[in-house]
Amino acid sequence: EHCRPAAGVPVLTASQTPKPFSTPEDFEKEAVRHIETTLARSLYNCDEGAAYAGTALAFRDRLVLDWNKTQQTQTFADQKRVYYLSLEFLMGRALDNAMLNVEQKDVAAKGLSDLGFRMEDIISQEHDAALGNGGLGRLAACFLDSLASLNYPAWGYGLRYRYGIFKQEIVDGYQVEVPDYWLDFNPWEFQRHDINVDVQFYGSINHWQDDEGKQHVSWEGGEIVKAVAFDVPIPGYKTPTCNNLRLWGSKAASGEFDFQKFNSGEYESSVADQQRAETISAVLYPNDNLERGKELRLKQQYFWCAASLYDIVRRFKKTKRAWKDFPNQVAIQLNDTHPTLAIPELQRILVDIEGLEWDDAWSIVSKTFGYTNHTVLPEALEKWSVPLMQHLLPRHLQIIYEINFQFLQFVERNFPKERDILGRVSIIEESQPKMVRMAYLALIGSHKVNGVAELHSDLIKTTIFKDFVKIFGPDKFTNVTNGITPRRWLHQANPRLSELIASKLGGFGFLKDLTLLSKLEEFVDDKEFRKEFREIKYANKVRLAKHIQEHNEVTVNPAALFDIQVKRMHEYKRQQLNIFGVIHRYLEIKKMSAEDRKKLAPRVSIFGGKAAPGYWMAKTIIHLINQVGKVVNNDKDVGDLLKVIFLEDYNVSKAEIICPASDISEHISTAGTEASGTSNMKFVLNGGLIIGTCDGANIEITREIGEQNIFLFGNLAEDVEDLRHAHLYEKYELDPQLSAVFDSISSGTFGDKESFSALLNGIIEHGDYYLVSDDFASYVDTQTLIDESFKNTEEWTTKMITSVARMGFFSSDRCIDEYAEAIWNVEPLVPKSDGE
Ligand code: CR1
Repeated sequence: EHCRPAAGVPVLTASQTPKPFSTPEDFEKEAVRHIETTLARSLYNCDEGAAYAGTALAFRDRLVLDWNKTQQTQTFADQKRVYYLSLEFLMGRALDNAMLNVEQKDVAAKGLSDLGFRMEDIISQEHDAALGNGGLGRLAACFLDSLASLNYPAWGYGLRYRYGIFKQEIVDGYQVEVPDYWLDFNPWEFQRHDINVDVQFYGSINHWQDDEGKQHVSWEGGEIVKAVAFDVPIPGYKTPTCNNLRLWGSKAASGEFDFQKFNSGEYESSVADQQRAETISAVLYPNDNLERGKELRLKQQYFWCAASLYDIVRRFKKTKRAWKDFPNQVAIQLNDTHPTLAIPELQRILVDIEGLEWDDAWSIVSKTFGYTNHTVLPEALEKWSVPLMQHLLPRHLQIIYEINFQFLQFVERNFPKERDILGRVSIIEESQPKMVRMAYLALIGSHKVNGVAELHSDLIKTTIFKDFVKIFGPDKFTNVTNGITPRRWLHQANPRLSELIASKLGGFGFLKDLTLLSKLEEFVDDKEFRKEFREIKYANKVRLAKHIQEHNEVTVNPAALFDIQVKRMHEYKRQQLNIFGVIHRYLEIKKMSAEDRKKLAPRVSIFGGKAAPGYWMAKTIIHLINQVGKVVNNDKDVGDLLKVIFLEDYNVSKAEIICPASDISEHISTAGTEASGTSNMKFVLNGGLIIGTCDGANIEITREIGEQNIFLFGNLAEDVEDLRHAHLYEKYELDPQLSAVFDSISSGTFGDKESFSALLNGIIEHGDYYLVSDDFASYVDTQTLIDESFKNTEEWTTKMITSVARMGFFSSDRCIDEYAEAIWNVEPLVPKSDGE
């Protein structure tokens, strides 16, 4: 079925639309047309919100043409596609990215300025799409950008939360959560009214035999919820490829409220079903690296997996290929264990609905999936209770038991003498109640398992998945070190640096091949270049200082060393170590003579990050940071020498201002706990140096940029176990400098001492699980080294430039090529114009 326009009706093709607007006037015409007709507003009543909407809609028109073309090309080519299943996509804003991808930001800026607006103000009208918590969700967003920019045929699948991650307000030094309703105006999504999937929950299982004696299983009754598709275009950089991100929203299956109830006067309960259904996609769970086993979360997971697989299978069936071709046409990547139910769901579709034999189906399933592990923290590893799963997904539980049974038989045959291995590797944990270990199910049902940095990928093989390496062999396990998209995190966040680099490298080619940055090293001694590089860093610090002035009402000196730690608040990330270091610095300053103070390098310690609403200790750390800020920032003895800032509501769009403005950023997790980290890469790519532990990707960053360009400190992952043991079972003396810090807190220097007693006791009395005391002296010494190094501007400049030049490896383009080659076996495909 397709529509044939009459001769003479212009039909746009990708090749006919190289640039949306040839002049600023062209752009203005389109923006104004949208403001007047789409928005039905007069130009006399055009505020920044309307100007944003007009601009976004004007660029969206172009995106949509490429998008249609890309989807059409992919359908015709009928080659293997990638499906990236992620419960989180931390996209941030879309307009700036869309304008830069078609190289038309300057044209639009000129047009907007003619209309009386500043580009910056217009861009900041857009609400962040904050459908994620932290690194895992942002990684998914960078991957979508790279997939499109590299022309891979790929779809993202996620949930359309009505409320993204909460907004953080700081009230009297405490975090307060405010709901993030972001959908009041969202020009970037398209509801597909024709794409709905019925998703079943609860019910019971019926076993029956057909006339030929074949056994069948059907899942009957229960409750149906409708999944509605919302599509978001994902443009690539300087390419017509525009991929699709499909987000599912939930609706009551009946679509409307219950008329009979309504007519009989039961107004409230008539809408109850509808509301219950809509609750599934209502809100993002705000935990980072923590799982809490809530029924609604399991419902979200199945709802999204079932709708996505239905969609993927439907698309495959249209090609009329044999089922055994499925893994040659479809690669599904599981972003952590959240989408693991897709494994038993595909098995169910193939066996129960399509009538395949179990073994044939399982061979297809286990060739289709790849699983990425993002953490070894025990509290983050998903387990679902068997009774809950029995209730909600009775057929899936049966299938999981069958997968487990066959797997354990296989293990028993291969390791007949090792009786206790079976209990260790069973998908079902024999606890009270029994639990389904989702990571084991994901691993068993996938053909490849990867970690996200070298150390992390080694660690999973020696800790949580040790037995499985023996069972499946080492080749099932691989590493893909994380990366970031240089489009957003260099070109968009730091346009001046991007320009400067382009001027030296002869163009913006590095944004498509980041390894080209290495050529910058040739300019490391170029005086003019060094000066411009420093000026850009300074200007970015001025921009952040302005933000701090506006939001925190604290004046900071842009010439001071900006020391930044922004990421989710978590004990393992050790913001507490940082703030204890700040207190130590404060106490030292207080003890100093006026003469000595003059020799000090002024510093601004900047923190930002959300704590999960139920994570009490993380909230305590936020409170302490704010209390320290209140005292230090108002202490006349200290002046400019030290300022302590907590930036409210850290998110993607704020990160774009913050990352280019650091001199030092902190990546100081207890060794072996941070799987990779990705903000470390963003800071270095923007000419900031790192103070960090030998953890996650810090290790590979060191290898790439050289150890003279990074400030490493602290104990190694291999020593952590022994140190923890020593805390618990041997006598332990607290580091005297840390003791002094604790004394000042306990004596009430930073307000009510009771507030912080649990934080301190965790370290003094309860085993110091995150080894803050073990790393404190080394941390403080390293900060002193940093002070010295920063005073030597020339030395510091060389470090900055050399580091940027050596960051090529950390592009998410490199990651995606590695996944494509080693895990997905997919090839790029460039959309063609008609007739080609
Ligand atoms: C890790 O903590 C990593 C991201 C992306 C996080 C972080 O170190 O950079 O994943 N893990 O790989 C996570 O959220 C649930 O696990």
